Amino acid sequence: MPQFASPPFRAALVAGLFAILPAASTLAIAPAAAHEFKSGSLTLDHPWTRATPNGAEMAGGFVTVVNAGEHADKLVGGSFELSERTEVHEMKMEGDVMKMRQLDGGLDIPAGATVELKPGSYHLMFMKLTAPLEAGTKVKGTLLFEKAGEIPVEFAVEAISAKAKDHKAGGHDAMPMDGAGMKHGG
Ligand SMILES: [Cu+2]
Repeated sequence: MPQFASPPFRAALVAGLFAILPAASTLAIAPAAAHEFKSGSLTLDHPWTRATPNGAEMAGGFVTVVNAGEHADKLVGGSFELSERTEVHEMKMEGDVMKMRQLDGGLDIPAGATVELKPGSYHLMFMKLTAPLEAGTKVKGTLLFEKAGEIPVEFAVEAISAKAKDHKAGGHDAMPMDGAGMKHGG
């Protein structure tokens, strides 16, 4: 047996895989436990946010965006049922201070790429929360893409401490210690 399958053998293997596909797709019809949303070539995997302390004005939103298509797109905004406005932000080290800013032109989602919005990195910012976010609930919202348009999602509200390595009280992650540059105006 050669270490690598010869082309004919590989072809047989591929044919074999296709042969079992019908069974596999039957399974896939079962209700998806996975928390993901699809539109065209975009998959939005596990949109989530964090529970907020009382009085918090904003919260971060996180999701993994997979672009299986051949065309780039851009995440330009979104909506969240319990906030007045949703922005797309990035966090960056400036000297010793982690700062965040709104991405005016949106976040590039290149063709074939997986872009992760996560604490300490790119994220959505739900501005002016209209109610506290409670762990264990789901909140409806949308992600807005330049080309794919608006895609409805549900954000799972996770514990206030979820992946909170850099989290400070106030409903945002990785606030600069001195609060400098944290103006979230329009
Ligand atoms: Cu932010």
